[in-house]
Amino acid sequence: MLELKKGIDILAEIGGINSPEEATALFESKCDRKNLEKLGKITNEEALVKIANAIAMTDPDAVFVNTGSDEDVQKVREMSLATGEEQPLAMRGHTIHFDLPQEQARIVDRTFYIVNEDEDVSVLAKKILREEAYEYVKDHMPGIARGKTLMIGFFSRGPVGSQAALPAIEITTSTYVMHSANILYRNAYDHFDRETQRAGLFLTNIHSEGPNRPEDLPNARVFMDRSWLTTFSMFCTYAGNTLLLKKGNHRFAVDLATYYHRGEELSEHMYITGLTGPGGRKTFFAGAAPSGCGKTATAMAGTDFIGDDLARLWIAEDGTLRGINAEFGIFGIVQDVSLESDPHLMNCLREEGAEVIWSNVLIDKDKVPHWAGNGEEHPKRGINFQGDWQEGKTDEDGKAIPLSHPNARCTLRNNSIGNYSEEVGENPDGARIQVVTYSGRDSDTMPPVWVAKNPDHGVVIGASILSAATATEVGVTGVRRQPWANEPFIPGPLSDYMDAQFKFFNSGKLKAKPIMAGLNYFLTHGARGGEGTGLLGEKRDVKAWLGWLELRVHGEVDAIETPIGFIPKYGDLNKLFAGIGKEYPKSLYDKQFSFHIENIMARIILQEEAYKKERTPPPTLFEVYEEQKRGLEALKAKYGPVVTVEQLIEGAWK
Ligand code: SPV
Ligand code: MN
Repeated sequence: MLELKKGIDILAEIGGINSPEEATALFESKCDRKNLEKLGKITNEEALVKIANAIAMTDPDAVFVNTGSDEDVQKVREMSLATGEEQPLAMRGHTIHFDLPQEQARIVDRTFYIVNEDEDVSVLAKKILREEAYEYVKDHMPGIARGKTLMIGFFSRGPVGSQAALPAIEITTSTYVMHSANILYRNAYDHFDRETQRAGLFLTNIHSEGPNRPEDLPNARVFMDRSWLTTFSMFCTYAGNTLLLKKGNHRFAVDLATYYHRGEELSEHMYITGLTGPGGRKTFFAGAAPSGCGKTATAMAGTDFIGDDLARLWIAEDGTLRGINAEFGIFGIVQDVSLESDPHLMNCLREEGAEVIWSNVLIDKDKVPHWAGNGEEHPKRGINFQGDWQEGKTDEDGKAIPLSHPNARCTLRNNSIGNYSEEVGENPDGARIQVVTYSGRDSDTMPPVWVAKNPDHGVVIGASILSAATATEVGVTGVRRQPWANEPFIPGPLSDYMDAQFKFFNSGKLKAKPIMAGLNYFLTHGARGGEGTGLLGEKRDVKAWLGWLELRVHGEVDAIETPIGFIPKYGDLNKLFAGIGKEYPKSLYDKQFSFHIENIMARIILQEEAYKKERTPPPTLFEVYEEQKRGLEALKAKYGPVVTVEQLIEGAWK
C-alpha cells in the first residue's frame, strides 16, 4: 500500500520554508515585481510553500514565472537561445538541442523511487530509502541554480477540467525543459487553484542541469518521491530525465490509479488514436508499446490522432471506457520517420508552420536537420550529438558513429499535426475507447494481430509483452519482459498493478467492454523459413491491422478462434490491404499467422516463471496461461510444432 505525505518532506526539510508567510517573504526577496505579481495570483498555499522551498533550496539569481501567456512563452524561447541550450535552425520556429553524448536516453541506472522503510516497489525498479535520498539531495541541490534563472510553470496533464487530468508544477533552471513543457503540456496557470481543488492534489517537479558537464553525469539522479508526489532531477538534460511532467509524473499517476482508484482508473504508456470506419464512423483505440517499438507510428496511422505516449483511462458514468492524452504534443523518435511511412509528421518536420525542437540529430552547414532512415540523401558532414561529424567517423571502440542518435527526437505540438483531432483531444470527457492494443518487439513468436477472448485474456496479453532492448534507455541490452509496456514506470509491486488491470477490465461498471488485442510488427523472414532479420511487414501495414480491429469491434468480421485468442481470416485482411494499395499474398498471411507452438509455449513459460517470483500475483494470470498451454499442447500433439491456419480452423484443440 502507498501512503501519501508519509515520512519527511525532503524539499521542505532542505528549503526550510514552513508557512505561506515565510513563502511570501522569500518571494519578495527573490522575485522582481512582475513575477511577484504572477505568483500573487496563485492561492494554493501548499503550492506556494513548495515553490518557495524550491527557490530556497536551489538559490537562483532570478525567478521567472511562466503563465503560458504569449509573452511568457516567447520569453522562454528567447531565453533558450540566449543560454545556448537551443540553437536556431534554418526553418522558422525550429531549433536544435543537444544532450551530452553519454546522456542520450533515460538513465535507468540513476533513476530511483524514494521509499519509506517498509514500502515495496516493483522488483523491476530501483529504490532508495527516504533518508539516503534526503542526504543526496541535500548534498547536491542546494545552490544548484546559482548564476541561473529558476523557471516555474503550472501545467495540466490532460485537458483542463477533465476528471482524469492532474495539475502539476514544473520548476527548472533549464530553458530547454521549460520550452519543451510549453509544447508538450497544457499551461494551466489560470486554472491552477481550481484544478488542484478538483483533483485534490498537484504534482511537483524540480530540476536543474547544474553545470551540464560530462564529469557531473555520474552524479546525475532522477528521484521520484512517491509519498510527496515530488520529483528531483539533477545534472542531466535529456527530456526523459528532466521534464518530469512526463515520465516522472506518469509514475505517480500509475500509483494514484493503482492505489486510490483501483478498478476505476488506469494510467498507461499508451497512444490514443481514432480510425474512420465504414460509413464515416470513428472508432478510438488506446494502445501500449514499449519505448521505441512503433507506438508513435501506430498513433499516426489513425485518421484522428490524439496522443502518442501517455493515456489516462477511466470508466464513465454511462459505462463507456474513456481516455485522455496527458500531453499536448509528441516527443517522438525521428529515426525511420519518412515521407512514405509518416506523411503527417514529415509535413511538420520538413514544411514551415510547426514549432519544433529537434534533439540529437545531425545539423548540416545550412542549419538543416538530418536523421537516419528518412529516405532522403544525407550530407557527408555536420554537427551531431558527438560534435563534428563526417561520414565514417568512429568512436573510441572503432564503432561507426551514426548520423543521428537512434533516440534522437522531435518535440512538437499536436495541433501542428495534420490528423490531430482537436475536437476529441481537447474534450475533457475524453475519447470513447473501443479497442485496446498491446505490442512489443517480437521477432519470432506472435502473429501481427490477435484478439483476446475475454477481459482476463486481454489483461494477460498486456502482462506478457516482450521486447528487445531499444535506444531509449542508456546501457540496456537483451530481450526483456515489458509488462503492459509500462514496466519502467510502475512504482509498486507488479501484482498490485495487475490486480488493478483485472479489476478495471472486468468491472461491472464497464458496460461497453473494449476488445483487447495483441499487435506485433516485428516478425522476421528468418523466423518464418526465410533468411535474415528483415521484417515480414512494413510500417503501412499498421493500417490494415487497425482496420481489421475496427471491423471486429463492430462485429463486421468473423475470426478464427485459437487457444490464445481470435486471429483474422485471410479474405478480410486481403480486402483491407487492397484498401491501402498493397498486395497481400496468401503465402505471407500463412507465414504471419501459422502458429509456432514451441515459441508460444516458451513465451508463456518465461512469463509464468517470472511472475511466480512476484509476491501474491493474481491467480487468474496463471489460470489463463494454463488454459492457453492446454490448447497449444493439444494442437502440437495433433499437428506437430508448426500449425497452419487451416489446421487452426479445424478447432481440434477445443
Ligand atoms: C519513452 O522513452 O518512452 C519516451 C521518451 O516516451 S522519455 O521521455 O524518455 O520517456
Ligand atoms: Mn514513452
